[in-house]
Amino acid sequence: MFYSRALSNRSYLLEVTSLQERELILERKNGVHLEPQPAHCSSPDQDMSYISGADLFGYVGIEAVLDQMRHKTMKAGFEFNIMVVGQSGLGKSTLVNTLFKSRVSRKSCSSLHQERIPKTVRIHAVSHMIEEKGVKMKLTVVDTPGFGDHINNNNCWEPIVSYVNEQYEKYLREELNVMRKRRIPDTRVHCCVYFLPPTGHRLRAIDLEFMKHLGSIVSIVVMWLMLTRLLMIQIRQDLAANGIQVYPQKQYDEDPEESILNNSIRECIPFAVVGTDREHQVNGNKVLGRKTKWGIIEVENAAHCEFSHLRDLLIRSHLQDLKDVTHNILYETYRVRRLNQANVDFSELGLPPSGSPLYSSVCSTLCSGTQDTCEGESQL
Ligand SMILES: Nc1nc2c(ncn2[C@@H]2O[C@H](COP(=O)(O)OP(=O)(O)OP(=O)(O)O)[C@@H](O)[C@H]2O)c(=O)[nH]1
Ligand SMILES: [Mg+2]
Repeated sequence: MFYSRALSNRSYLLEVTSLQERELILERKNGVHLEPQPAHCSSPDQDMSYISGADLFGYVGIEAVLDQMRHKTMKAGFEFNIMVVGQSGLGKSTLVNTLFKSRVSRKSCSSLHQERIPKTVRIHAVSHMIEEKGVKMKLTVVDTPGFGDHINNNNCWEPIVSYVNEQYEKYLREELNVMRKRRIPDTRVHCCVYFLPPTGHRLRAIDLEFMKHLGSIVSIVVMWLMLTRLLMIQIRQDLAANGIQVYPQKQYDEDPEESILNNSIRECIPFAVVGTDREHQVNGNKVLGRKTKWGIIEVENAAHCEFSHLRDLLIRSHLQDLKDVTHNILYETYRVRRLNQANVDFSELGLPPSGSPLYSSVCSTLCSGTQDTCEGESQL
């Protein structure tokens, strides 16, 4: 769906025959007024004109690039890395299994007819290749042990911060290699799902500290296992009062259409979900659900919980955006900071040592970005 969203947006724009028509349609779609754009846009050193379909002598075939992109993506597959963080026993491993409809988090071990997921005791990354309708995704689930379980939780976010930064460092080192790989293996955390405990209280100091420390280095999606929306507004107020922005951040919205979609997602924060891999019979159909004394809570039923909204955000509508934000914003910030630090060991990477005549020219090339990698990534 995330792919078809990108495709449908693009093909919709390509179909439109004139700039005026495009503006009118966008205005109608978004309910906003767009400033009319000049037919010929120019900058001091570059002339640019807009040639619409009606002005072309015939069919060029530009739209076929979409099929090419699709074909390339299907052949190469893509990587997606998700991390789960929260107190012990909150259902982190179960939720990841529910999201991907498989045992991707930790393999269950059977004991006395009951399937149990073993307790997560260390930061542990497990990868799986998942294929659906010919599209291959290498999914890595980074499971973390109970967060804030101890009596003294001072700096308990540090191992998680270190893990996230280590993945950026690995990627940076690969990128700086003279003989670098055509496709750099990507272990960077694209999304961190943070589980709030179902205590019925506002955010705890430890939740705020975690999000303050992690919010600037990874996209955080907040959820809880409570089926009440009563505290939702207060929790959003707590986040705003502490200057914490969780994904999807307002400042990254690219256009009015995206803002409308993201505003509806922001209304759901924190997502109230249930997770399970058990199926139950409901009206003659098998559905994923949790049996409670009040009845069966159906995982996929939007009237019962917000699992489907969370799943849509993480997989069907924003997976590529999560990857783009990680690469273009979060990793970029890390990269620039690291390259400005004196302690990057350039000689270890086979590059000219700092201070040598070649150093500054190499450094400015590296700092200006690796355009081919960015483009390759954003097409997945
Ligand atoms: N009520 C309820 N229980 C859940 C839910 N999700 C998981 N559980 C149960 O909670 C228990 C712990 O689930 P896990 O998925 O192992 O939790 P975890 O957070 O990964 O636990 P640790 O690895 O020990 O930190 C299991 O018995 C699950 O069946 C949920 O949405 N609601
Ligand atoms: Mg676990």
